[in-house]
Amino acid sequence: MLTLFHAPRSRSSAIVQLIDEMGVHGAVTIREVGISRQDGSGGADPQNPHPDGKVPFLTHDGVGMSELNAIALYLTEVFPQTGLGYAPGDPLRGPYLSWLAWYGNVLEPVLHFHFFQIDSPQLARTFRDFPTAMARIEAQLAQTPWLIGDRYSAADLLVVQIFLRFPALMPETGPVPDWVARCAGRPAAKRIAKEEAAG
Ligand SMILES: N[C@@H](CCC(=O)N[C@@H](CS)C(=O)NCC(=O)O)C(=O)O
Repeated sequence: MLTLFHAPRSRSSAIVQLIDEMGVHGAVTIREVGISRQDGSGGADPQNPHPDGKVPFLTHDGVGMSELNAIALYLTEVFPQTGLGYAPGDPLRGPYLSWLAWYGNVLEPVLHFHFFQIDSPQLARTFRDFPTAMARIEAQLAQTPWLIGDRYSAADLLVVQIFLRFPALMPETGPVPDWVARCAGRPAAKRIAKEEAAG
């Protein structure tokens, strides 16, 4: 049995969208929990098994896992027939794993340094910086309609979240605005946005 611990208007919304994209609602129970919000509201929920009180958190037959990109990878492997991932043996699996890992290892940190205006040469040497991360996305989208080849995958779903959460960060020109519009225009993305806007 699969259970997703989810808080609306948070990173776990991307996993709810992934479940919708894959059409596997019946196979994953979604349990809403509270979390501490950036504005100081809310708080850790004793019903949430995440060790840090965060979301998303997924349990599979009682075994838990955290981290957005790991959960996305896991679900695309549990449901390979849904075509949102790339299976072992597929040459595009390498770029798929790279984009998922890069999202967590590089994009999230540089986004936060940029957003909170943390200007450190040491951090920039380690992670590079936000313009460099943007350039990587733009360079890929100049070559392919989606981050990996010619089909939408969980990598697009995850990486696009930064522009959906922080629209001001989206470049005005180049291939990114069109890609963001195509990602946001997917029926599952529209359903989540509508549900969350309705509260
Ligand atoms: N690295 C984690 C980050 C998860 C995270 O920070 N989630 C936020 C929601 S967007 C949260 O649960 N915050 C509550 C808290 O910090 O206590 C992941 O990728 O899943």
